[in-house]
Amino acid sequence: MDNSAIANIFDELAELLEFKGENPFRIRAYTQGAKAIRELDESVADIVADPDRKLSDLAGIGKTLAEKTETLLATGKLPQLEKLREEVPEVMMQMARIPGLGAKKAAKLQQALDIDSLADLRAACEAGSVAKLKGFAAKTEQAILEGLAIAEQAAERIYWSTGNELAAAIGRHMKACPAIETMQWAGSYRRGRETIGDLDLLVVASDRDAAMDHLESYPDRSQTIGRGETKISIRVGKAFQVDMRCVEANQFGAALQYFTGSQAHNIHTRRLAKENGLKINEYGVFKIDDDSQVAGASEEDVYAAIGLPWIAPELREDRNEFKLAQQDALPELIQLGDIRGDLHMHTTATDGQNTIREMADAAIARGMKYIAITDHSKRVSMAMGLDAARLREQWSMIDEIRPEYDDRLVILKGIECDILESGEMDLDDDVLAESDWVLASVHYGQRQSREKITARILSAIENPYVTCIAHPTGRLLNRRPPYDVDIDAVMKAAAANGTMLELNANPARLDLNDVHLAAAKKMGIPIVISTDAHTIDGMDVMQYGIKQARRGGLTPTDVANTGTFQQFQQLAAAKRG
Ligand code: DGT
Ligand code: CA
Ligand code: CA
Ligand code: ZN
Repeated sequence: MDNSAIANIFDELAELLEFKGENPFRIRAYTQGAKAIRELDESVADIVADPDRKLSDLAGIGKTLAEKTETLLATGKLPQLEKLREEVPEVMMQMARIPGLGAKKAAKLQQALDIDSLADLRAACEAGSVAKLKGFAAKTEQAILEGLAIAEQAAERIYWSTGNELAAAIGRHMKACPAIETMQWAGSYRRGRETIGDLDLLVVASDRDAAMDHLESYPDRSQTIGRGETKISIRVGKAFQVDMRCVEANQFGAALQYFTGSQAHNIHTRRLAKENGLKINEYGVFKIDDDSQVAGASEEDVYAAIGLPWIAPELREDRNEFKLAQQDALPELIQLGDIRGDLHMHTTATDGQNTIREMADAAIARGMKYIAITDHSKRVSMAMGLDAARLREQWSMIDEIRPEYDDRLVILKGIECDILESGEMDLDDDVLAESDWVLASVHYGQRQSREKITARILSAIENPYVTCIAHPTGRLLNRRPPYDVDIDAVMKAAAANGTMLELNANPARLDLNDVHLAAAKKMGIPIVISTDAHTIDGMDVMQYGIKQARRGGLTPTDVANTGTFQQFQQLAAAKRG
């Protein structure tokens, strides 16, 4: 059993315990342990086997967790987990994840209506049986139906960040196979889509069977869905599918191009090929009249054969990449190394876990030249949001700290100020005016009407002290739809007022999305890519924001926090007039 398999089990355990209403601290111990094990750079099994070492000496792993890990390694099972799985059927967990349902109602529905699957639940809602139950109204039934659509998707697709971890783990495993000469991920993962349906691996192997055997020996494989001469599909963990195809070296580029997709992009490439008397498929590019191969070994050759420069995978959605390629105007997409500032982060003053100094040091370690400390405002009472007095206290602390960092890092006095349900800002203008950087965000009243939500955000954009709107649509991937906001109106107002818009890099948010980003770029709205870090490690999500930005076609000049501090400051000052 490898680290990720063990980590998955502790995550599942945590989820089940949460469902049962267990003590949150115990649950946290499991999720933290899972993370520690997943991110460990050596095998847990090796540590356990070493008589000179103790698992519980590792950070994040307590005595209980260490014992359970040893049981897992010795027996492959965990009695507590087996028992919980029996008590809480999978469908109940799925139902509890439906927005607006929760654990209690899910249990009630499951028992009253004998529901075995989400399809059963949908049928029951559509037949009106849910609304007839005591404690459930027609409105609840409607909300369940809406939530179901999201939950069904959640059961299938994983976050890009999760796919990235899985791809890395499988990649490490496959590297040990001597039969594999070349290996490359394709599909939506390579295109950097925010969620991934399955992973697609391409290999060139001296011995195909050996390569396929090796994938089947992946420790966390749960099933082989199918295996043929050149293709194999397996399931990893609970349900996730991984496809692997073996191709010849002289076809590798064509196969990579084909299996990277998207399908819409491929259809367009085939049309262009045909117009040039060529045929393009996963084996290569061929002349239609005599079937002779003109390209196939590399992607560059494949695109060149149809008269185009190589197109970055993130752009391959058949949006406008062909037009840009034909005009030789493809954007020089932004890269992680272009980022110089991080302008959204929390500290121990509210719901963050690290101090200002710790965050500043971590930012320097990540190559940042400027940061903004943006804790929550008082409306977010759950996170001990700051009122004016506490905020000013934090600012004098920043004044104190600044000289320690002088030319290494600029620390801005910021705030993530809530836009209240009424449309007012949570802190008075005179307080906002004293700050260097104001993020405005909606955390409450997300279900208000389109008119109300849009008006709230517009008034924040027009506020002279608000420099940026954070996570402008509020969506959480697979979990919560965006609020009903007129995003066009938001963008027009942002452009008119010089208010920046955030691309929140948290892998569950990625808000704005790729399509919005392309629109913002067109309108000249400066985008700020931020981590919204609540811990030091939280700063590492920047890479996911960069992926999303690339999908939106953004270059360094489209992104405000790629500039020097002086350039960035000018942009922020332009807003404040
Ligand atoms: P996913 O897995 O749902 O996140 O999305 P993809 O894009 O990875 O889709 P997948 O895994 O079904 O197939 C990988 C790529 O292979 C896809 O992007 C384009 C190519 N492909 C697969 N089936 C077809 C097809 O029937 N026609 C065309 N033109 N391309 C296909
Ligand atoms: Ca795929
Ligand atoms: Ca696939
Ligand atoms: Zn935040």
